Amino acid sequence: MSLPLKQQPAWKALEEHYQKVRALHLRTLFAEDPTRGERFTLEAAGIYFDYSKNRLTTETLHLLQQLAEVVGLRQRIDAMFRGEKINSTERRAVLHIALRAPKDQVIIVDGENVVPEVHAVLDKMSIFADRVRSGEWKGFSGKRIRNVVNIGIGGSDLGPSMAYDALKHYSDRAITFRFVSNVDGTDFVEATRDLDPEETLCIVSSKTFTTLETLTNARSARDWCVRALGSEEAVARHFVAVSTNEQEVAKFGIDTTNMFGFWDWVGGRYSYDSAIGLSLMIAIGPERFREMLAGFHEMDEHFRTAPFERNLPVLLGLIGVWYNNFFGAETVAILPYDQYLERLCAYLQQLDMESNGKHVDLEGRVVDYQTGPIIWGQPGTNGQHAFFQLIHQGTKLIPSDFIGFNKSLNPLGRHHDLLMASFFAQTEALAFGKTEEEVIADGVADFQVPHRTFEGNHPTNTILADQLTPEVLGKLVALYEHKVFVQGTIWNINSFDQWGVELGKVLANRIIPELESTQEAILQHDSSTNALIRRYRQARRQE
Ligand code: G6Q
Repeated sequence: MSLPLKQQPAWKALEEHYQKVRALHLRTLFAEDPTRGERFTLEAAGIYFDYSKNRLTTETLHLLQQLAEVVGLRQRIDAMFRGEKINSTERRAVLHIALRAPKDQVIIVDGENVVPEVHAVLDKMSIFADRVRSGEWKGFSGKRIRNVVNIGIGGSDLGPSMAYDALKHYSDRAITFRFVSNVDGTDFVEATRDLDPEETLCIVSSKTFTTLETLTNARSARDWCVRALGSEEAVARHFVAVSTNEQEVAKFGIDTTNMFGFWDWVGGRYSYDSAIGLSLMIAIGPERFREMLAGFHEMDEHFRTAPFERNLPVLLGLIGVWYNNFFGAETVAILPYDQYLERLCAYLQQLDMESNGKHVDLEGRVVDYQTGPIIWGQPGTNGQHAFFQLIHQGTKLIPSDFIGFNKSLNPLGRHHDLLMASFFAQTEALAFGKTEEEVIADGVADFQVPHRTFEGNHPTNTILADQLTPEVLGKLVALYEHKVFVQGTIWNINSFDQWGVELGKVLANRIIPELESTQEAILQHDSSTNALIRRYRQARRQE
């Protein structure tokens, strides 16, 4: 980018335009244009996107698209899809889009087409998944596998566990799936309490295979397995690995023929459609997994080719920038009206906040504008009975994404109509509120009137799909991946590194020996940390 972001004429135009639009009420915008609810919508890749209940006009969208043009969004999209090393701080390509590329596509990294490798791993995963699902793959004592435990953390946990929950409807119910991530022993103990090690397969998922939490859990799992089965040889039948680090996998004692690889151009939080999704593939089967990949790919192609004004991830991203940088909104609520998407918000928290939680731009300069928002949320209707009050009547502006489906996977009496009635009613109420006159007309007592008046003008996006299928999940995740990319590009930051996470990985290592040492260690932290560590050691000695 030639000029710093805030000096771009397109940015300045948006600042000026904001002054004109900020006080506009959605009630007025809808009254002035009866077709707004149809005009400000877009259908792409089978997803219906209604962005009419946002505090913006045609001009706002035009100016935002202009901003996208001048910051070089088109060129940056092309660079990503071409496999250029756009993750500049780690000098890596960013190619999660290659994980779902069809066999005949060619994507070159360092002179080599990576698509055949992707498909080779997918084929290997498919064979393995089928063997486990059919009962052909047996445990050490000859019993079939009835439990699968994925051991990983962060990007090696959130994706597969979110997607497993999301697609549970399609999963093989004869196999129990558990996800262990936290180094807190409780996670492993509770996850395996009712499992028989003879019937359990552990998938150790770690890109680096050096992550403290994952290796600690994997070692405990190995002890648990060997103790029950009485032989180190059992490990080969009960452990497989997903990693890029063959050496460490072998060192751990897992046969590398039972290792499923991926590549440094797949970021952790962008990896669940790689071999990191092995547990999911065992759950839903290779065919459904490939349907999910096809969904991802369809959204990728839409993102790559659609003009900005008809481009779903671009619009979602730009609308987010509008609130984040001009209205000063700090958070975004993700509100899926589907119980299967219970973990979606946790997943998107990592995707968005780890990607765009950056304070320096690509040139290393501290930015003078806001970057990534805080992402939070819960499925509806539960959230309505908890935190929606603050969105409706609090003092903060919280743009929200409502995600819903026309058809339920569990049609049960009136349930789905009731769910969707709330879905539609909430965005309506958030946008239009309830005026003082309306409250008075309802016969509300005077003293209650201000309390029962709803200002409205709270912006929402509605994302509506037909039904939650593997394909639709792929499209939704790709939509948010690319939304994050669009925003990262506008803010001129690297959405693909995570030095903060790396810091966490080294910090604890300094304190571990101080906690475990039997000698009185000389502590050289600040006085607070020293006192806390001493207190902890003392308590442990008394156990
Ligand atoms: C994701 C992050 C981080 C990572 C975990 C696990 O983008 O880099 O969440 O996924 O720290 O790392 P490993 O897969 O290497 O164990």
